Amino acid sequence: MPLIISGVTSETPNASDKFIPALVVVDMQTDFVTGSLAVPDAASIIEPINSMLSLPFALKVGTKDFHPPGHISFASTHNKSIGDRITIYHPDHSDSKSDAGIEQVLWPDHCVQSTPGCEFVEGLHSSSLDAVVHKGTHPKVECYSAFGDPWGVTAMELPSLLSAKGVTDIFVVGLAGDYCVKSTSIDAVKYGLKAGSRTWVVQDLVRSVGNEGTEWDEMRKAGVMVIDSGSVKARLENKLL
Ligand code: VGL
Ligand code: ZN
Repeated sequence: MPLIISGVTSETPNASDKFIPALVVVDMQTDFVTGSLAVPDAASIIEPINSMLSLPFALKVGTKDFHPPGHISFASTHNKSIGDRITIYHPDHSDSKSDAGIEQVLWPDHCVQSTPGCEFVEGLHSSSLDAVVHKGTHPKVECYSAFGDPWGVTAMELPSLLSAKGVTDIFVVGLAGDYCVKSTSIDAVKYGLKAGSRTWVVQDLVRSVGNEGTEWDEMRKAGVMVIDSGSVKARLENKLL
């Protein structure tokens, strides 16, 4: 007799029942919690993210913003003020003749490689992570998404990590909701169109830099599903979403 769970027989799972979840913990670094680019209330999600890290995800990946000194996203690099906007171009193009450019908001120096602000925030159970993906490493390229930069000039290992495990469901938590979490989640949807996976953002385990809150609708419109950590926990413990 097959065991019946909510009308689904555990002996005969079909393709749509396959559930191989991955957790992506975005940029839980000192500078984004207590440092130069502290996101409001970010410390309050450390322990709840640790709880997620104790669940049986098939893959747990942490991302790190990992900038060289003098990174293009730093206001100090351009002798400009924090919050100013500039237009940046593909690193191999130097001007608007060959490239439409994209707008770049300028930040305080943050997450500089080999500085304490770049480390995972104290208290985060980073030893539970299977892999760490570094982004923003090219001096002339901003990279909010852990899937790749806007021009595809820096290779990122997140897609291959997900593919290697056959991940069906990607759960995103961390900082900042209106920048790296948003870009990573939207790119996860694009990845999922090819890989056949779904993307969820865990709303109560995300904090944003700004307070407009428009990131949630932007993510929904792009096909990201918004969920809360209680439902994720229930799903990981074999209850239905
Ligand atoms: C981020 C601003 C600059 C983020 C990274 O992790 O959301 N925000 N660099
Ligand atoms: Zn950054």
